[in-house]
Amino acid sequence: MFANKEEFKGAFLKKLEMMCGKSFGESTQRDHYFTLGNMVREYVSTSWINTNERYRMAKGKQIYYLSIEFLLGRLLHHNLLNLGLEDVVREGLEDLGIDLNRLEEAEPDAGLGNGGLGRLAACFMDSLASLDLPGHGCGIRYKHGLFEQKIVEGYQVELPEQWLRHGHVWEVRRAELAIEIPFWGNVEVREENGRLAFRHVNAETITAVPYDMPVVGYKTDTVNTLRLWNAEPSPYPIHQDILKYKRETESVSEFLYPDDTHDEGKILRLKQQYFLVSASIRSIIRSHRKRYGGLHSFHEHVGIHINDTHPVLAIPELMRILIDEEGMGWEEAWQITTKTISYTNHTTLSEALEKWPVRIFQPLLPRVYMIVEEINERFCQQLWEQYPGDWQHIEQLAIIAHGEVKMAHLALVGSYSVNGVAALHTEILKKREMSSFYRIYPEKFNNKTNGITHRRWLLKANPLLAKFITEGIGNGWIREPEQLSSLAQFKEDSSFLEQLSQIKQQNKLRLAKRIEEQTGMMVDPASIFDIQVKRLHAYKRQLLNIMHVMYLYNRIKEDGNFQMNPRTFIFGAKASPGYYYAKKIIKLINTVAEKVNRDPLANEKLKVVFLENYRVSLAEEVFPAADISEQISTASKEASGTGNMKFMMNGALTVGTLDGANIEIKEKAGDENIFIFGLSADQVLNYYQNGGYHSMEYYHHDERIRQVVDQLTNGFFPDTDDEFDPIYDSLLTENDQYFVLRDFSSYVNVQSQAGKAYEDQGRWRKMSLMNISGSGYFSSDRTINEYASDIWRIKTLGIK
Ligand code: 26V
Repeated sequence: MFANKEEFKGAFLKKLEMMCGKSFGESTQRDHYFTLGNMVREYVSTSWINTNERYRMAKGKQIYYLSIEFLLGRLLHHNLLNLGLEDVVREGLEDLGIDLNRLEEAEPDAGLGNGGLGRLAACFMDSLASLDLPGHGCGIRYKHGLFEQKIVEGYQVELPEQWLRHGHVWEVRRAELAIEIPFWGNVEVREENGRLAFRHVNAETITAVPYDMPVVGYKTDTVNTLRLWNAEPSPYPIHQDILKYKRETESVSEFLYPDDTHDEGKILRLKQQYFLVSASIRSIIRSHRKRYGGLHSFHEHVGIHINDTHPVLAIPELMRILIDEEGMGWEEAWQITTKTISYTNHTTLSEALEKWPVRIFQPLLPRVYMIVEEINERFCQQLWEQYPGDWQHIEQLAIIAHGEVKMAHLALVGSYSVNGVAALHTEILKKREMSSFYRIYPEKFNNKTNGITHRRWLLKANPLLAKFITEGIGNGWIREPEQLSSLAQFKEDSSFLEQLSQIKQQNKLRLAKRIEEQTGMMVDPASIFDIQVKRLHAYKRQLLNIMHVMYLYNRIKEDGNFQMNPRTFIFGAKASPGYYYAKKIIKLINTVAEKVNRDPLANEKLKVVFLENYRVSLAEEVFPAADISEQISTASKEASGTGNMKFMMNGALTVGTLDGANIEIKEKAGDENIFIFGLSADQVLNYYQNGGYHSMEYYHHDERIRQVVDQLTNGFFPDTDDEFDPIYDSLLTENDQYFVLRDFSSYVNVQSQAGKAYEDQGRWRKMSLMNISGSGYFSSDRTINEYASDIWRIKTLGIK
């Protein structure tokens, strides 16, 4: 784009005047961001158009990744890096007295997701484009991303997030491609040319307007598309009350995960799901028709991947179009649909498995419901032949039962591939959670262990480490992250290890500054940074972590000889707004923080920090600064985890259970370079099946546990009254569903081993190096290559 920084400077100043109508002297940081962002997007346009053209000509298969979440974070730096423009831009701006790092902070995070599932979708977009694979994203353009979290007196307070307030430089509105999506109404059946024809009439329509974002690959010409749909009032409303209609329409793309504890919220969520699916499929089919005419070979040119069950209506929607609009028979339509759709499962937690009441589903989507009924009937018929007379079994597997539609069952029946996201998770799906379906469709099941884009999570987030690695082993690892393994050659090189440790120190200093800025608190970068950042959920056991902190505090207070390496425990987590228990844990963490940090006897050894508003941009400063990565879910519960991989790649050591991808992390890092504790998944699942766990016994027999648990309710924390009763009850009255007390002692032991290991800095640095060196496997490039070859069967298109 620019031969040199001088050219860039000239172009930047000219653009600034044009876009902002201001002189450079008057311009603000946001103006600079806005100007640069627009320059970059325009620069990308040519490659974007060319990529689309190339795909059109090549006529190969393309993939559409449907996801209710895309947790993108900021895009400016990432795009500059991928385009190879970072240096020239940084230097040019420097001449103008602008610091690129500060300028980047003017960009709001695109936070259209709440955790791992959404961030995975974003990492996949980056890998698809960087590997020159024809894969695009389809999602919803929520006006408000995940809420902004404030902590007020220790409690989480949620504020609406406003990422679109100043416009978004990366999107292009494509009003001419808008699509009408029908809801409600009824289905008319008529006979036409000897077959039944179905028409959805009296529907209330919502207009879906696409906003396209370019997805720029790393140093390649490939620019894929992320299409986000915006809900707008239709030009043909049938409604009397126009204002109400407008409000209701816009609410469809207003918030991510509206509260669904009442029917109104449930309707809205189902509306969102159909809105995403229907708009995406109609637009995919529109371009397919343009290119190929009919839809008989649809599955040869299109793959539709559904990220968890939220977009599972893709199955009946595709059936509907093939049958009602294309005039296909059921059998052919079913063949095409089940050769098009593939599905990833991301959780086995029963409360997260989606079920929709028929009384909501049927009136909202009358024609789609008819098709789901037909799919169910045919499936039950097949079951009847396979298991004659076994009503109970058939009822368990049915898609519709007891007045509910089970979305996971629909996905299992209507897709050709079902994958879990880590080896253990896939085994649990096959052997336990979905074993009956595995027996029917063994060929559908496969594993695709998650990954993360090393370009964002190492190259961008940790420039010091990235540069150091390149100096050591060359830059081949950026294209082939498995080359990181050659770092192992330095494991006995004390000068190399010393430099590695200095980089960690600098990253800790950067985080310490951020903590001071956010909380006013000073933390010591020489202490161990022990970090747990992830959604707040009981199964992730932030409670176990904070109880360990309470235990250490008790030791310090009671035993003058107690020795420990100073540690800073850092937490970052958002709790789902309706999740009462999770919010109690946040309050507990902040209450412990308050007590510990204020106690002069303790706070030399112990600090507790709760980082407000954990999000992608903050995460980028967190991972590089960690010494210890907390991955302590109850075994069997965490499908994979991806934060665990980000920590590892940045040289943190994992303290973790044998859960999700931790097991594979242990394999890649080596048993001696990880701290494993706690029950195994089999042990946990056996307890659930056969009983035998009594948390009260652990309370009575372990004095350390008793003291900490009692402190929740005995006035140890001043002015908390019965604040923590629900936590106390969960541990004792409700028999500790997540085995916190069961794993407590083993956790304390392994934490103390980690502390001792840290004292031997030579050993620690080597362990850290071996983690980085083993982390290449966890690049999402590896994951996406596996999806591309085993599931989607796609290749790069049109590149010579
Ligand atoms: C979501 C929610 C939201 C409301 C409260 C209850 C609840 C329980 C579970 C979930 C999980 C939804 C699916 C999900 O995000 N799974 C995550 O997917 C990641 C990417 O595959 C994976 O690394 C995580 O282990 C998995 O939890």
